[in-house]
Amino acid sequence: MTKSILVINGPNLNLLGTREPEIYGAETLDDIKDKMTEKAEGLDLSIDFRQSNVEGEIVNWIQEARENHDAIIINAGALTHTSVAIMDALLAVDTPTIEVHLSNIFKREEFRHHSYISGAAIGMITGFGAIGYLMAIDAAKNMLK
Ligand code: CA2
Repeated sequence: MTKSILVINGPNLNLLGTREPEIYGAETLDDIKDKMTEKAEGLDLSIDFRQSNVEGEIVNWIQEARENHDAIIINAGALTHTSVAIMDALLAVDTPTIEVHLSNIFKREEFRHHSYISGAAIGMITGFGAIGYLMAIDAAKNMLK
């Protein structure tokens, strides 16, 4: 049966491709969605791609993933560095999770070096731009075998 991956994008990632291309690249979130959907189809996976600027909405999505999805790929944006609530939700659902960042968070300001997501994730892909989301699909496919 086709396995389903929930892809969660956090605050401000809806702005991708419109500002700060030197940090986050020129591709829009829709471009990333299209590329992920195409890649996933070739691997017999389905993608449920979402973005929210609201922490509580992301927590709700993670809780629902327990019933509806086999894995989570998450770029929590700035909530990566602040959200105990998202970390607790990920730990509670026990759905295998891959953390993605467009930029290399360890090469940036010190406050970005800590991630609350990492303790609840299988691993992190950081610094490869939009390709990192496609790498995460490969990781998920491997994990779900
Ligand atoms: O590198 C990443 O993917 C980040 O998760 C992006 C977050 C940042 O707070 C994290 O430290 C690292 C920021 C997302 C905001 O995205 C924008 C995109 C275009 C223009 C403005 C913001």
